[in-house]
Amino acid sequence: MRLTSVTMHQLEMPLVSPFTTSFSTQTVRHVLLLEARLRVGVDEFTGWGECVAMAEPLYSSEYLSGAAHVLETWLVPRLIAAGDVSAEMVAHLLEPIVGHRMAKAALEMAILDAQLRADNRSFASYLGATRTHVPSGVSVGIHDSVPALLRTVSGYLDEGYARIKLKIKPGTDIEPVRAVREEFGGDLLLQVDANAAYTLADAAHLKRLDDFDLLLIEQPLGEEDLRQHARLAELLDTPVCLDESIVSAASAADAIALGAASVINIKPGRVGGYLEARRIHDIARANGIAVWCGGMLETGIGRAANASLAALPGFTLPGDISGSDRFYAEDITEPIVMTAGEVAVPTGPGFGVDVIPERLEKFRVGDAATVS
Ligand code: SMG
Ligand code: MG
Repeated sequence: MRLTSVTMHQLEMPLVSPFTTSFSTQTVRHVLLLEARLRVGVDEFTGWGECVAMAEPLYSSEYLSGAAHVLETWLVPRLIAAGDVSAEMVAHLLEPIVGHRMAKAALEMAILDAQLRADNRSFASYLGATRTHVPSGVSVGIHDSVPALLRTVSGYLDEGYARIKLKIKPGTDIEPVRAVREEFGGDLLLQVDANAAYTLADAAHLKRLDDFDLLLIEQPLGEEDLRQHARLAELLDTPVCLDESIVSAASAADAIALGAASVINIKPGRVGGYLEARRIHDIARANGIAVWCGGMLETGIGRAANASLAALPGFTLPGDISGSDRFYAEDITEPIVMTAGEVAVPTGPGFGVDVIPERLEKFRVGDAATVS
């Protein structure tokens, strides 16, 4: 198999409502899609990948235009020059380029989709997924008032979501969590995500969250604070889950060994791709560490692929795999649908969803760029 070209498409997709985290408010998602063409014998197959980097380097050091630049200048040319390529070889071939995991993940993803389509095989079957449906959780942004938050959560629960994750930040944490727990009762699966907004000096404050029987607290401290997370985990009863800190299987192994995480949020884009994501799943499972699949406001492409990954047996907690309509009035593929708290694992070849050309044009910004 040879990679013959990669076309980069930049889109702007409006969100149905603003999404506020401890680091920003988003009203639109800036999307970079990769369309890879793979020659297999005399045939050519197309696959799609999605880059999860955000427009600004606030969640991670990577950001979208930087990812587009490194893909165009360094990553895609290297794979085209490599000759024989498969998805399983991508990480190794790109290893000399330091970092840029979100960019690398998008490229591996596009090649994987094309390769699976050539094999007429679904991603779930390739992974060895063991479920046909996965539980669907929803991530709820920071709201200006507690009544507004309660209305939003109530709406998601009426829709059937299986678990609620509240974004928190210093000053907007204990009271909203208390209000949601009191309003919706002890059976609600509830967790919080701080996106690195606290320091270890806030340990006594964060300890107050122990009253609310949370599934976990996600990434309370900074990306590089593994040792401090381990110390915090000793102080809290609430399980500590890492997101931003887990950038590879090696960092997952370190976090587990240090006691920095008893739960891991796996985001394929953040860790360099779906194959590294599966390695993290395997390491966590062997160590008795629960994992769940995170989200980066993916379009139907990434959302479908995440649903397949989350169907592996170690994904024992509901993921941030909501229906497309949680973020988008119109997706660029057929919508991913949440029904009765679950999302169906796609069964078609590749990631099992198709890009709708008119939608691509509707949301496109700038010109497509092809590297061949
Ligand atoms: O895709 O449902 C989704 C978003 C889930 O909260 C979510 N993602 O830190 O886990 C996280 C955030 C990262 C993106 S925030 C803009
Ligand atoms: Mg998170």
